[in-house]
Formats: sequence, C-alpha cells, structure tokens
Amino acid sequence: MERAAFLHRPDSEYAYLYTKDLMHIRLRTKRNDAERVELISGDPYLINEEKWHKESRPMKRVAQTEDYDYWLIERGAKYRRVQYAFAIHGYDGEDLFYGDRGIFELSDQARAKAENYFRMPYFHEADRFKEPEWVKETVWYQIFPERFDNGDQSNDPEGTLPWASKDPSTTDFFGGDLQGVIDHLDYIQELGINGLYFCPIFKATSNHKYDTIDYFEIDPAFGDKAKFKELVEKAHERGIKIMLDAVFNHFGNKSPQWQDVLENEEKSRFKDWFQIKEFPVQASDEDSRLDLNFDTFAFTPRMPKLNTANPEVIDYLLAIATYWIEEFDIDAWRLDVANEVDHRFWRKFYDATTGVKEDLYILGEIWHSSQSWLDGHEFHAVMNYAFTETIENFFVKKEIKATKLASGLHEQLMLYREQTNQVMFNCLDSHDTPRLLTTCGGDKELAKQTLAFTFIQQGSPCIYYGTEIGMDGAMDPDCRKCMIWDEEKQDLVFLDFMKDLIAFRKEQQKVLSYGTLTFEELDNENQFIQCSRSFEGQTIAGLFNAGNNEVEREFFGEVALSQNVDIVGKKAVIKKNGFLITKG
Ligand code: ARE
Ligand code: CA
Repeated sequence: MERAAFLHRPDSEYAYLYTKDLMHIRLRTKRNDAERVELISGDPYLINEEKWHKESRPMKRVAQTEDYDYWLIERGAKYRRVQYAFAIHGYDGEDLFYGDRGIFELSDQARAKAENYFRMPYFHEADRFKEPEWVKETVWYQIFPERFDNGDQSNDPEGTLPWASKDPSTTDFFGGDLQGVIDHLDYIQELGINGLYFCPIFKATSNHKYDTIDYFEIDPAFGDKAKFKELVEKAHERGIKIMLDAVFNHFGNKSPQWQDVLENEEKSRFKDWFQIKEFPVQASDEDSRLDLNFDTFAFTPRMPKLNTANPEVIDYLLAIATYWIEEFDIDAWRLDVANEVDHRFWRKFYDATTGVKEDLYILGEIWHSSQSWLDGHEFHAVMNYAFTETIENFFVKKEIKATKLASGLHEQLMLYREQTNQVMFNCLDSHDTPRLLTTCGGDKELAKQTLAFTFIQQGSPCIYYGTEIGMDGAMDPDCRKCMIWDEEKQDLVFLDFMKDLIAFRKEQQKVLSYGTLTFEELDNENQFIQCSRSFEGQTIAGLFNAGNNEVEREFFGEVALSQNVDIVGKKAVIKKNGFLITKG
C-alpha cells in the first residue's frame, strides 16, 4: 500500500467532538488502496487491563477524490477519552497498523505499546465546534442596501439618481435604504427566504459603505436606528434572521480617528490604532496606490488598516460587535476581509459575541481553504466560494470534468468538521463577483441547473438579490444594479423556479444538512453526473446533464424538481442543461 498517503491528525478535522458525547475520527488513504480499515481503540488507562488493542471496529469510506479515500467512524467513550489507531487492510494483501508513532506490520506485537496510539485526551464540550442549529434551515438572501429599493426619498444623498435610471458607476447613489427593504419583506418572505445578509449599513462615505466613518451609527442615507430596529422586528416576526457586515480589517479615511492622525500625525492619540510605517502619512484620495507608508485594504488609501492587536482597538471593535446584538437583536455577523485580521482578535470576538447570544452565526469572508479559522473558537463558517467555484467550473465554465467536480467537492468537505459543513454559506455570486446569469452567458436554464445542484449540497445556500428575477451584471460595480421592481421586466418564470427550489431545500432540510454526498455516476464523456444525499433512509437523488447529448436513465423515488427532462414511467431522458431531482 501507499504508506505515504496515510494521514490522520489528532484534534483537527480528522479527530473532533461532533456532538457532546460522540467523536468523529477520520483517516485518509490513497484512492482505492485500502480495501478495509478498522479502528483499534479503547480507554487510555485500560490498555493493559482490558487488552483493548485486540478489539477493532470497521470504518466507513465516506468520500473519494482523484487521489484519496477518506474513512470515518463515530465513537462515544464511557470515560470521555479515547486512545486509538488504525488497522489498514490493503487490496494488495498487506495489513498495516498506523498510529501515533508511525506504521507497523499489524501482526507486529511491538505496536501494542500505549505510546503507539493516537489520543483524544478528553471530550471537552468547551472546545467542541458548536454550530448554530437555525442556520441549517436558513436560505439566505444578500442585499446591497443602496440598490434594493428607495423607500424614503427624504434621506436621499446629494446627487441621488432616479431608480435604475442607468448602470451604476463606482460612485453613483440611487437612494436605496432600509425603508426600501421593509417595503418588500412580504416579497422576501413569499420567496421563502428566512435569512437576510446585508452589506454594510453603518455611516460611511461610499455607496458600498465598506469605508466606515462610524460603526455606531446607521448611515443617514439608509435611515436611523429606529428604522433599523423596525426592520429587525418586522423580519423576526416573519421568521427571517438578520446578518450584518462587520468591516473590522480597516476604517474609512473619513473616520474621526483617521482624520485625527492626518491632523496630528505622530501626536495623534489614534496613531497606534493603525499600521503606520512612518510619518507624515501619505494620505491620498486616490482609488488605489502602491508605495503607501501605512497599511490599507488592498492598495486603497481610503481604507487604512486597523491594528487589531491594540487593546484600545480590540475594546472598541468588541463594543460595536456586542452593541448591535444587545440593542438590535441581530442574529449573525459577516466578517469582511476576515483572513487579514489576526486570529487572537477573532477568538476574543467569538467569546464576546457568543457570550451575548449563544446561537449567533459568525461567517468569515474567506475565499480560500479556512481550516484554521474554523476550529470552533473563531468562525462557524466562511463564504464558501472555494466550494461553489468548483460547481461553477463544471456547470458554467465547463472547465473541469465530472470526476474533477466530485473530487473537488469531496476534497472541500474533508477540510472541515461535519458540523461545520452543515452551516457553510454557499453563494454562487455576490456583490464582489459577476452575477451568475452573466457568468452563464445569459443562459437561464444553465443558471437554474447550477442553482439546483448547489441547493442540494451540504450547507446553507445564499442567493444574491435579483437572481430570482433573472438579473444579470458583470464585475463590480455592474453586479450592483438597482433591483428591478417593475414586474414587466422581472422574469416571473425564474421567480417561480426559485420559490420551488427554496421550498424544496427547506422541506428536505434534514437530508440536505446531514446526508452523505455520494456520486453514483460520473460520465466525463457526456458531462453527466448522478449524485445523492442520504440520511436516515431518506434519499435525495440528482441527475444533471451538463453536456450537449441527451442521456437516458432509470430513476428511483418520485420526481421533486426537473428541467429539460422527458419522463416516461421510471425512465428519464435528460437533455442539455437538464436535471432531475428525486426524493424517496
Ligand atoms: C474598488 C473597485 C474595484 C477594485 C477595488 C480595488 O470598485 O473595482 O477592484 O476597488 O481596490 C469594497 C467595495 C469595492 C471596492 C473596495 C476597495 O465593495 O467596490 O473596490 O472596497 O475600495 C479580495 C478580498 C476580499 C474583498 C475583495 C474585494 O480578499 O475580502 O477582494 N471583499 C471585501 C468586500 C468588498 C469590499 C472590501 C472587501 C473592502 O466583500 O465588497 O470592497 O472592504 C479572488 C481573491 C480574493 C478577492 C476576490 C475578489 O477570489 O482570491 O481574495 O477578494 O478575488 O476580488
Ligand atoms: Ca432613500
């Protein structure tokens, strides 16, 4: 067997407390190398008395990539601690023991010594990754507040343009506000949405509000605190949760703190709130500039980077984080540029905010693998672009084959604990990317097929405002067009499809949150895949044709959703952009 491919790491996504009393233990081996794997395990203090090193229990293969197999076993422990190792039986007839001190022949009695076993020293609930249950039932809707609707013209900023009168530039204002959201809560509820993610709403200079002036004030163009309280209350009445955007990596350059630095340079009481290399600081109003003598977001002089290791800054930001939970009862925070803020700050953030609201959802904006932020002490999830980009690379960009799609999705799932995957935030697009329909080249059937596949994956899906009525848009700022409220211009067929898909996701929440993902067929020739999610005897199956040729297949269960499929009895002919989702 390929011993170098064996991988297990204690106290990680390979060995973790799944529920209060059950732990998950995973092992990685080379693809199709191990025929069987067993866990040898017992109480660390009874290895000699009970001779448990002679016992073993079978592990289950739960994921497969192009290179690896992943094995899993779930185990309790009477005394809440476990010592364990793996008995690996190769197709080549080799029987190996893999433990904390390396690999032995399974028959080698030398491996019986206690130190050769991995250890889960104690099942600490305090250290367990605790996911907020409500997120598993949530279908999110992302709103860019400046562009959802202008519900109150009395707060329109100087130079506000008539609604949807032109494609937006980076500096246009159209008057969107919180009243504009309140006015459409019925629309949002009828869509089936039960979670709203708002881009920033605090006082800031730009139309996107990522250049904060004051984290304790609602931007006057959006409304005031009373209006926000009304929005949260009316959303909660409808069973809709509220997630705000915390921009803690940097301040806006019009903030009083940065203005004080510009005024007083090294004499400013805020000079250590930022990452300034030398004085005088090279302030600039330009969009982007290299060679600055202070750290910023990207190369944006208007976004000076905060020093989140400074105790004053830590206290200031934690006060903000808890204020909007305590005073306005928000349910979640989305953390902007989360990967560029230090881990120590985020651990404090986690403790402070979950200390106020235990089931708060903390979502980091990270576009790449994020294991070290998802250990249970910082974030509950990340914006799962790495997962959804794999889906788009197969369905939309046609850049990868079916086997690579399956491999990529399983690879992503194996990066995180099972309970983390259940609350991941699956968005196919956002205010930072071209809209899905645009990446689909305007092909609405392809967009719907991609959404359908995404909605049956593990994690909570998020749709970006306007997706449901067929809005398109290229890269920022074009992906931030005013929402279309003129029904003549809305694609009501797409809207009905989204309502059905969201309803299905909520109806099948258990299987889609907890079910193991398996791929029954991966046809690289026809770009056809059959996958399923199964849990407690319930199965959701998905047949997706991302190729150009018709594919005929038998199917089981009853048809739940379909597109471009001819069905006769239990036979289905799935055409281009076609899909068939069954339940049973
Ligand atoms: C403005 C212009 C852009 C220009 C940018 C360059 O509009 O066209 O590209 O300046 O500086 C906010 C505004 C943006 C504005 C930006 C800067 O919404 O309109 O852009 O401020 O003034 C990376 C970061 C990720 C970040 C994106 C934008 O990792 O954290 O870049 N996303 C957050 C918010 C943004 C916000 C900011 C950060 C700043 O969601 O809306 O921008 O607060 C790859 C990389 C990612 C990269 C991603 C997107 O996937 O892996 O790291 O994200 O592309 O570019
Ligand atoms: Ca307005």
